[in-house]
Amino acid sequence: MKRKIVSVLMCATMTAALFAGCGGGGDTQASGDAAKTDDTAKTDDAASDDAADDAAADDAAGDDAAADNAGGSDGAITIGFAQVGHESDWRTASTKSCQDVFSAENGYDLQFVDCDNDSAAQIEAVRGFIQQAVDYIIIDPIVSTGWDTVLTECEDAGIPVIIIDRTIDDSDKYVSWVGSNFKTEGLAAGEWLKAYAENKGISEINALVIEGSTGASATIGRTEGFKEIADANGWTIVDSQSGDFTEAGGQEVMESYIKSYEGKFNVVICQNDNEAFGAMTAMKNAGIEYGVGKDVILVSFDACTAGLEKVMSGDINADFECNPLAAPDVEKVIKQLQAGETPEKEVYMTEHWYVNEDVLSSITVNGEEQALTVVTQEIIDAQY
Ligand code: GZL
Repeated sequence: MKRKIVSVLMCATMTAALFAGCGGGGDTQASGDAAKTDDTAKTDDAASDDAADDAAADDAAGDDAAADNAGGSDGAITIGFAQVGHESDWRTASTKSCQDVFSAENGYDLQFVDCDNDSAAQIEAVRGFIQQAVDYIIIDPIVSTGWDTVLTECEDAGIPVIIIDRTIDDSDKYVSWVGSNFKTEGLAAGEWLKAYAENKGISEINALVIEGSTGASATIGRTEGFKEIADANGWTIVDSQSGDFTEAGGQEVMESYIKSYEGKFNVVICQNDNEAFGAMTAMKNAGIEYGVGKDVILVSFDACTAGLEKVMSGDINADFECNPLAAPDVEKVIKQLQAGETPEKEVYMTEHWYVNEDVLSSITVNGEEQALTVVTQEIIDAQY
């Protein structure tokens, strides 16, 4: 197919340029973290010659057959994956899940771009995948808006897009979204705190919130859910600032909170485990005791392995899981598309609410009874 030959040649050039300056790398990104790419595709001249030969062979077999034969020059299904970044343990697990499933051994050619929390770079990474004429594009959107233009470009290029984890709120030009209900996570944290405070005879809640990255749907949902319960129960949210889902961010915000509010709070809500680790360091350095049976109740989200270790030790009172292992469900969507079937628009991940103490058996979230799971070593050993 002529389009394929031109695309492949353009792609080889564009890919080299793209990976040189995209995703938080190059001279546009202050962070200094170069884009981390795991380019398993052949993008050198030899590869484009091979692809040209294959495409010519395809032409001989007729465009229709070639059009149906999704796949790179070696028959692999080519996937472009624009990942948020590398900010947390959760993110590392999410990336590994995709790299494990979409491997060469499994018949895939994964073009991975770490966009280093840079929304502009993420849009350019998607445009690079269009230039490469990949078969599918996976996006974990850093922020939930600003997507319709580039998703329209994907649609015009005939490349199906699958969204994982965070949501896109200003366009529906994608096949499926695989992820979690972040507002439910926030509601669950609020409902647990309400039941836990009642069980412990704590009548007043003065909470500090360390939010995730600004504009991320995970941040928006968790903030909204917890605030709904706080408002319904007359709690005070003393302050709520972004720690950007990082350990350094969590420590920095907590240090600032301690300066402003020491002695005026009894709950700290961290919107991911890495922020909680940073908040712990800040409180420990200030001599503030946190965790089970201490002055400050510490709540977290994600429930990564290191987070669950802190729950079992009693440093974190409760940890609300956000499952990062979306790739198997994404592969199911791709296989349905390959078979000409129509996947579900939304696929929700299974998640658990982890606690240290066995003082509450369940909580009611959105009117539904949901179990609480006391963390054990066996659970930790099996976690992501
Ligand atoms: C949530 C995910 C968030 C995690 C953080 O689905 O997008 O981003 O909670 C990660 O750990 O940085």
